[in-house]
Amino acid sequence: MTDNSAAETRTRSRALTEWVAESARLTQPDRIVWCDGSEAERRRLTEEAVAAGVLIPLNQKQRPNSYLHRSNPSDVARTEEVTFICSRTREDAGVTNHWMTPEEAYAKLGALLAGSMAGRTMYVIPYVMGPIGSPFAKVGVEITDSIYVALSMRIMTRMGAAALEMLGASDDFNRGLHGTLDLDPKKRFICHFPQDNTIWSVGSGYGGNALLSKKCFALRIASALGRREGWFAEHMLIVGLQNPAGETRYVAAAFPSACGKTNLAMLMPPAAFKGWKVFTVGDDIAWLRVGRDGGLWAINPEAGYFGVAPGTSMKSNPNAMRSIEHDALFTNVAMTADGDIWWEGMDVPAPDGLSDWRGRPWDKNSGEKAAHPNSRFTAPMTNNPVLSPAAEEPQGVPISAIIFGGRRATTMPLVLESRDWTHGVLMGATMGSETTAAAAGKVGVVRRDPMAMLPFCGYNIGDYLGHWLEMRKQITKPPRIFMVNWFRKSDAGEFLWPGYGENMRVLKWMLDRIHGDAGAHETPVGLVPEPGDLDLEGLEISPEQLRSALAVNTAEWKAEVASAGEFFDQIGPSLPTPLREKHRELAAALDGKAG
Ligand code: SAT
Ligand code: MN
Repeated sequence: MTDNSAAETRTRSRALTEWVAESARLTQPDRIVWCDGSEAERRRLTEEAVAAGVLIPLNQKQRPNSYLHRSNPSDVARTEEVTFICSRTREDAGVTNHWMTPEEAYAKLGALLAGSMAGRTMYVIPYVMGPIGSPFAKVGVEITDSIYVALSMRIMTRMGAAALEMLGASDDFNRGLHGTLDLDPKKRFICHFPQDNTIWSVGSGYGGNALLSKKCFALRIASALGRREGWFAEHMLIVGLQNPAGETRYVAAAFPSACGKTNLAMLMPPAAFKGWKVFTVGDDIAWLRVGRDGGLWAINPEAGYFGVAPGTSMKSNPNAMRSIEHDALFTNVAMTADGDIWWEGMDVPAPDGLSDWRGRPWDKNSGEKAAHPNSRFTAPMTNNPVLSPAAEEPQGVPISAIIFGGRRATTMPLVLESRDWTHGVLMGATMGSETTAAAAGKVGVVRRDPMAMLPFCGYNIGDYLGHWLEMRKQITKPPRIFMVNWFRKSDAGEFLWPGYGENMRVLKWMLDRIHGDAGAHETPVGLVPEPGDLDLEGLEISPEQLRSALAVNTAEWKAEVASAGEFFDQIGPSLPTPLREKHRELAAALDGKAG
């Protein structure tokens, strides 16, 4: 076994050196490479990945430094069925998580990992989540035998020497051990040990399963740390909205995977919104803390975007298209004959000679998609033309509003404002969304997805909702909470709201509710704008269509509240009483009884 111990000796953390040695004893790699995050290293690893067929160079004139990765066809999305929270007790994991005892998980995955890196290289990837020097920031180290993971982590996190520097001699870092194995789905397990700040993941090379910084650390483990330490780790984008007077307000928004977080985070305001600018702080994850002013402050712990490719176009998200012009990795998209990328919804007709996501010649008439529906781009946030100057702000940005949203064909109006914090938490707790291709399984079924954290909460969901209520005591200047739905359809199955850049109109209404004087009317389920309360300048939408988008239909809501009640019953005794009570009040209000 060889290693580049020059980098190793740069760490003063004995705990890290020992953990790497222990992992190597278990997995038996031929080589150990400590990643330093340098440009020279990126070039060297990229050459190796190309030589091994892991990366395919794209047309370097059209897309400099960009590559395509084709994953194993059985490994294209997160696998929630084999994702476990291995807390000491089943109650600590709660009803919405799969649970395994820590002993069983370490033994089972340990047996699979034993000797699994023989003949392979083990990469040791130190990384920081959060701006360097930020009091929010945390160190993680991922050990992996996947060169694709190593190169992706360099884009998605602040990786390498800076992380070792931040760690110093400390033993306080997230330990992520990832073994690719032979990608047999029967040997796929993603296990989290919140009490040990540890993640073991085997048998998958796919993003959310294998880039352990992302869902595994920054959401599942971090949510558990946040509960202990008094902060939030949330599945939220963070976006800054600058008005023509030059004032910037920030909102954080939680949506399930593949519901347009990246698009909202990079939104282009409509032409009629002269002088407005939108800036991206983050597109997927927010860490939020109470500031000295009693408000909530947020950072984006990541340094890159892992966005859904299909549907991304110059029309839907020009800033994302510009973010992937160079230095980008693509996973499971289609490739053109001249070595560029293509996917459904790119708004460019499919050229002849396309290879599909598996690398086979694509037949337009086959009825099959050329790009996998969950194909992805990975790009550094510094590529984003509208990256917020505050993205590196150590203290984060102050949050004016929290938005919850799902993908709902019915029931949920375009926007709803909560009456108070507990009502807002109830909205988040009971939100539902139709499932998407981001996770393996059936697509298009409505499931309850509290705060879009159903697959990402690292502890008991009832306790998580309790933490949301508990934190209110510290937050003396709470952000206002809203619910949105861009995806409501007419009886004929057409979207009622145009979405994308036009969503700016809804965001502006929210800011005017908080900082200005926009109107709203009371409904049993919250406050809703009248069509005239929205700034509709330059938008062609019929009054009936807008009314349908904003409608609160009592019969639909009775069914909604009943379904949310069933979900609350499943959560059981850990569900906080104030949410139960608010839910009952809501049901009574819909029945026309005083709440
Ligand atoms: O694959 S990821 O989990 O990183 C993306 C997502 O599902 O949100
Ligand atoms: Mn996500």
